[in-house]
Amino acid sequence: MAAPGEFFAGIPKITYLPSAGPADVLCFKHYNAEEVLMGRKMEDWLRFSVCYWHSFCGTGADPFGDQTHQWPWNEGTPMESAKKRLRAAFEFFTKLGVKYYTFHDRDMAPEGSTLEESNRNLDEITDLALELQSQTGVKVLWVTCNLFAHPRYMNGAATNPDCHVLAYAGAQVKKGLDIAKKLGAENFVFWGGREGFLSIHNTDVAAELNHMASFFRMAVQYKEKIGAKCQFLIEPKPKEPCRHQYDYDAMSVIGFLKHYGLENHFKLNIEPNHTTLAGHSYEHDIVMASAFGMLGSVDSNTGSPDLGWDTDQFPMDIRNTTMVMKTVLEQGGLQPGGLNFDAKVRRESTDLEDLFIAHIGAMDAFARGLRNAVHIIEDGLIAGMVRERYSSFSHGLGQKVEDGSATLEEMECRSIHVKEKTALK
Ligand code: XLS
Ligand code: NI
Ligand code: NI
Repeated sequence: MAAPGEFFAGIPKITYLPSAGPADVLCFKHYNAEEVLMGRKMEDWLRFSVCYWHSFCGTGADPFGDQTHQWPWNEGTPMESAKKRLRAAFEFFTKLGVKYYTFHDRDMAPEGSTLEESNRNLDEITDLALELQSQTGVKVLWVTCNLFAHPRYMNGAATNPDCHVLAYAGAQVKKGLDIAKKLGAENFVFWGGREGFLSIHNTDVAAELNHMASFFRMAVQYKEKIGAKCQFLIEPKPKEPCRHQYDYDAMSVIGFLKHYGLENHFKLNIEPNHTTLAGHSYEHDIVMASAFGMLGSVDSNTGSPDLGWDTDQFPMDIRNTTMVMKTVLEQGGLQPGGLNFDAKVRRESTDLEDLFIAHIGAMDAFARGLRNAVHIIEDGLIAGMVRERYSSFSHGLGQKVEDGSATLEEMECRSIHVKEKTALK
């Protein structure tokens, strides 16, 4: 049944139709938003979010070829198309049934010739965003500042060797936080695409890391000053566009935050395609961040295991979504974070409908992952095996190791007369 709409007129509101046939692609076969699993609705475990930059600003261009996507909102002056794009996006969120979106300051409104003009553009467009949010109930999962695309940032933003560029980035983040507060964003992301180096020979690593910490400290202070409630998130990525990026992976970021005493002000936004780029398995950083109480949100995408770059594909592998959702369930949910689709349709996907099909496929893949994870947790088999594996730490000497009161002398006392079952040859 066709539904009205300005941009996606032929697309119906997407509903849960588990018995639909394989050719029916405009429905959910697994994602049932209202269904309660382990005491919470599916939509509240999954907290899906659509990203603005790939889905509404992406053009299909790649380093070897021009634009392939001719989306109907890309018409008129930059401000006119910014407004059309926003209306299209809200029509999309509503038809898809996703309650959150994410955006960069510069994909929401065009950059002006001065910062003042850019800020004015942002004010005007976010007035409309606020209106559309209250009409539809769709909310901002997170806002971020684009501190990497403009040529001024080619040598970094918070780690730029020129303090004036750092200042510009700071001013941009100040405005970004104002906007986050205005729109009630639940999180605010820092992704340091240019915070790293191409050559170690011209780079003072210690100074740059100190500057980055100062930059984050200023952001914490300003957020507290204006009373914005958003959770701060850092998104690790090892490389691309830099040869080396400081926020290499979850453990590097956690180490950085602890070194500078910032760990209580930030959590991590983990993007599995970045994790695999760092040479880890898909779920590695999700698990590591969660183990430290630092998993704040997920940019739920995937790469191709055979490729060494960030292709931002929609996640469709049930094994991966199961591993993510198992960790999410074990830590009691992702809120105020969510599963943000930092993913783009392929260059060859030139129909408007493809935007829906891609999101639906990924949402179903996560719904299946959630159901699997619930199963794994409820039958308790794996958890029981893990408990058994570490059972020697629940009493006696093991317990002393656990609480940090054991000594090497005790270790010696316990070990000195132990006869190995199998004598070493
Ligand atoms: C790029 C990052 C970026 C952040 C937001 O690789 O994933 O899209 O999520 O700036
Ligand atoms: Ni991302
Ligand atoms: Ni990415």
